[in-house]
Amino acid sequence: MESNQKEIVYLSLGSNLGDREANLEAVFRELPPQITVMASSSIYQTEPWGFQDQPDFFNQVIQTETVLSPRELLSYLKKIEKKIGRKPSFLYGPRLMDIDILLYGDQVVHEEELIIPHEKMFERAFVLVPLAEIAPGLMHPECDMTISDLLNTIDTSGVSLYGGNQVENRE
Ligand code: PH2
Ligand code: MG
Ligand code: MG
Repeated sequence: MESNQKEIVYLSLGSNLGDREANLEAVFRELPPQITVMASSSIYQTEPWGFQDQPDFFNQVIQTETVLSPRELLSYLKKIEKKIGRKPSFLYGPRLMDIDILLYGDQVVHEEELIIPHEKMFERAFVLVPLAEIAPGLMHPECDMTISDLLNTIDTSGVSLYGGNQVENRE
């Protein structure tokens, strides 16, 4: 249900099929007026996580503002994935577009099909590197650590700025 309360929501975008850059750009065009983009990270080329034998992903994180509830937001995001051309795949398999809710204000949601904060964000450099680019000091609502603290606990060697240098070599 929509409310008057605006929440800051971080979304993770990922694509490893077709024109990966165009697929990311398509998300910005397809977002409904109730989801406003406030900031977006660079695009990163990232080694596949979870299932290795597939093309590299392009990943990006965006900060949005919305009046939509978590459930309603999820249903819009699923529609956008489909509209861009996502077809069913297997767990951690290739996909044209994946849009995941990382953080929704400081709310914690534990439902069967919706877990916020995203339960795997701690272990994923393809999420934490772009998220730390736009929100390094943001606190994770379930643990006493900032995004840059979390980033410091993991290996980022599989993540490169698209068209740029290895993340580790950045100044
Ligand atoms: N998404 C997955 C599985 N593995 N690996 C990378 N590098 N980036 C992704 O977005 C990704 C993945 C399933 O959601
Ligand atoms: Mg995902
Ligand atoms: Mg997903």
